[in-house]
Amino acid sequence: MHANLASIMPQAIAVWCEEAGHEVSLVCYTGLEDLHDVLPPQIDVLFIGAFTQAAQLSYAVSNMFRQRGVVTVLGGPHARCYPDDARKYFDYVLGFTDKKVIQDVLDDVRPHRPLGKHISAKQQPAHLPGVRERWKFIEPTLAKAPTLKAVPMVASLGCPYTCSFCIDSEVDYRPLATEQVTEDLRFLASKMPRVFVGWHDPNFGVRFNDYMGAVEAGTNGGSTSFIAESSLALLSEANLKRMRDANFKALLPGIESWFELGNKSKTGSKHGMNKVDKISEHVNMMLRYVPYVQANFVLGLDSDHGQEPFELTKRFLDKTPGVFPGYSLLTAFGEAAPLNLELQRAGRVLPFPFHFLNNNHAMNVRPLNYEWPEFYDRVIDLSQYSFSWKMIARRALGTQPGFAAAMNTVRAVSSEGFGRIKYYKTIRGLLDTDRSIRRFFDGETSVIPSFFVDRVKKDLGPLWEYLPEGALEHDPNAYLKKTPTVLPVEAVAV
Ligand code: B12
Ligand code: SF4
Repeated sequence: MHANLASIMPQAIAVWCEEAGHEVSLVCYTGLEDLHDVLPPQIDVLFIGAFTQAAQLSYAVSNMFRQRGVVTVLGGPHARCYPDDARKYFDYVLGFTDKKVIQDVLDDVRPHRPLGKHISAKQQPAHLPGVRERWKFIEPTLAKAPTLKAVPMVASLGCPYTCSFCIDSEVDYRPLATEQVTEDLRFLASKMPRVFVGWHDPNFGVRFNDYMGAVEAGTNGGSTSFIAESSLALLSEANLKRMRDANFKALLPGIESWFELGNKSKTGSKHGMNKVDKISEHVNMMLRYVPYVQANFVLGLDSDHGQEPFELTKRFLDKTPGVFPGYSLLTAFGEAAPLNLELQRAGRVLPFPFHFLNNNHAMNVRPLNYEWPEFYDRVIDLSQYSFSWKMIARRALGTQPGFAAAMNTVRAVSSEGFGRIKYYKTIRGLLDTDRSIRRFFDGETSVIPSFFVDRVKKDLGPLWEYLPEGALEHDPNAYLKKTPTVLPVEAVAV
């Protein structure tokens, strides 16, 4: 990931640590930097924010610094999803993090080994430091970002919807102060008149009028542009007109499935081709107001079987030429979502090394209605269809010329489109030719095939030697094991 996709929380934590009287330096590590060069030589505490795909990298970095006497802290999606595994490699593992949690760590600060201390606030914070306070950390990150400069902002946390596969399905919706949104945007416009704001809200616009009012007051017709993830249900034509006027340039609605989750897209009980028609009409309407739309789908859900879901997605693309399709392979991220408990109970979660859990390089859930070869054949076929030259050309013509059309084409021919097709084909071939791969995918062995070990080794480069023993493996059923089983009444009585 480039620095323009940097997270908001490390910046917030940097501010809180400074407010607590510490000297802080923040590095947005994109994999290109030498950590020895970019971090100061004397460090007491190292906070690392990591997604699960960066877990092994974070474990190696933590080990490297622990060997020098540094106390290490992990936070972010990986810590929320796999706290018990992370505790083996960090002194502190943080869940929901607010200023008090950070203060507690700084007050206690000492090594906790062999198992780190797990601390979490009861709920998401009510306030995060604004752009003005974060600016000294935002600026150097922006300097590293290529062409598109984006500043992360958040207007709300959690989500009122309850999609069972999502990390926010059980997290209360928590709107943050609208006044801060306005103040942040005014400040940003004074520093960088032509900048993108990436809304990192799980679902932007739940309290649409309040937040758009705050955005409009903050930008006042200026040239700040916005990117947001939002559910289709919130994107009515009236709302889209307002977003266009406020300079929203890219929206990423989640469609997820043709057979379930109708509440997110306001398609109710409609499914199959009826849902395709309704959503295509909706997305085409969106494209009249917003130049860039990425529609997100989850492949391999239990409600899918046979060729129909894949064919329906192709029909959707035919009918909606300007949309960019974002495909995610169903992934159970540890204890993120209630659905994961069911999947672990059914013995369907596979111990792929975390490094591959980015929704594409591995699907760690055995599909209910597909054998692996059939599933990969269908994913390859859909990806080839989506990123064929014909589709790329239609997409370019179906979007506004300039930024949107160029972006669609670059993403299709890069590691995202062409690159993934190549990778899926490699996996598909190995399913036929490498018995260790097939047995691992079928859950017959938990020995990680050398194909995956070699890739982690290559990707970690010199940091591989710091990866602690056993850190490639994890318990895929850790969440189930720590969740108390509710016994039937008769059994309790006995
Ligand atoms: C915005 C977002 C993005 C943005 C911005 C990413 C970024 N750099 O932060 C973009 C679009 C770029 C993105 C990309 C991806 N994303 Co994303 N994204 C989200 C989303 C919608 C919101 C995350 C967010 O910022 N929330 C606001 C913050 C304030 O809240 P929070 O994340 O809950 O964080 C709390 C704590 O975890 C903690 N905390 C967070 N960070 C840190 C850091 C430190 C140091 C500490 C101490 C604490 C701490 O404090 C917060 C307050 O309590 C979540 C879904 C969700 N609803 O959470 C998915 C989510 C985080 N993404 C996910 C994934 C898989 C991806 C991609 C791999 C997708 C892909 N195939 O490309 C990439 C990977 C990006 C990367 N850097 O590696 C998964 C992560 C699962 C996991 N365990 O790794 C999630 C959970 C969605 C899901 N599938 O359920 N994503
Ligand atoms: S609408 Fe989006 S953020 Fe909300 S629970 Fe569903 S998938 Fe998660």
